[in-house]
Amino acid sequence: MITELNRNFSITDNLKFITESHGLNIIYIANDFATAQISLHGAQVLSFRPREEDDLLWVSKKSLFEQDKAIRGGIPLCCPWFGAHPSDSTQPSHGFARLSEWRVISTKKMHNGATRISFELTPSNKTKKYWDNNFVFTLTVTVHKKLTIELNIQNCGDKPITITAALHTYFNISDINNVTIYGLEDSPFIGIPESEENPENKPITINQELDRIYLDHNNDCTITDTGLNRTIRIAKQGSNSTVIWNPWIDKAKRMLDFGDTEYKTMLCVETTNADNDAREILPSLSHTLATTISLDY
Ligand code: TA6
Repeated sequence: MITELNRNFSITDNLKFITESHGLNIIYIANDFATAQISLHGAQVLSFRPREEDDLLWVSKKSLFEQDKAIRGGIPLCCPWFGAHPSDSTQPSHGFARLSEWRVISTKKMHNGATRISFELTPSNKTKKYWDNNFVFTLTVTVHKKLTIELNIQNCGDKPITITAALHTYFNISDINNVTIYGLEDSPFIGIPESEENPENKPITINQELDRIYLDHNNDCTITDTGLNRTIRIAKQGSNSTVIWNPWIDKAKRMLDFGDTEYKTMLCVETTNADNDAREILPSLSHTLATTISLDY
């Protein structure tokens, strides 16, 4: 399989496929602006490093790399539902897209030097176990000074479907005590910790487990990290909700694929269609959820 992938889609000095020792196929991208790594399993971006910078993305040192498990880190695709299944508790959390083997459909070196790769996921016996709709999910990743991720969800059936989704990005930070999140000051939220003031009308700092869906939010967020002396900008399209998550101490200890102290060096700022931002997609139409991640200079 890896030989065929490289024959059909590799780009000399720019994009190649490697089967890692854990058995998953990883795409390595390198161009004048950045390097990136993407797992074919889940079509999950695992690394994005602009030249001369530390990785913007975080992956747990205890992550599993198995066909039927989610990789803990990078940008998991949560689709066609975010969080618990709306009606069936036996279904996996965050949908099946991140548990599935996606197909590469195209790779391209762009005129501006960016590298672009597209993947798709279509119904199979495996997906039908989870979701009985006819669909095409397409993911397009563009690597330049910025990283752009576009998830298109197409309804190929004859009845409307309602989805929730997330680009569940794990950011690499120096230490949770060094970061402040801006851009959500005016947005109401649901989740924990609760607050007397909601919206809180102040930037977010974290000193306990935080797991919130911010609603009516469609502008940029930024993460300022005084330890790495950088500001990460998260722009988005097709989303009116944002999730912020850090598991903190106790939840970190309960997760098998998450180191006990790794909560200190990661932070999730997720571009979502969650809660009241669920999207109805009519037959033959589609919805695109997209984010662009970059450094503010
Ligand atoms: O996005 C936040 C969240 O929904 C948290 O509640 C936590 O469960 C996290 O996602 C990770 O979920 P996972 O199923 O990947 O362990």
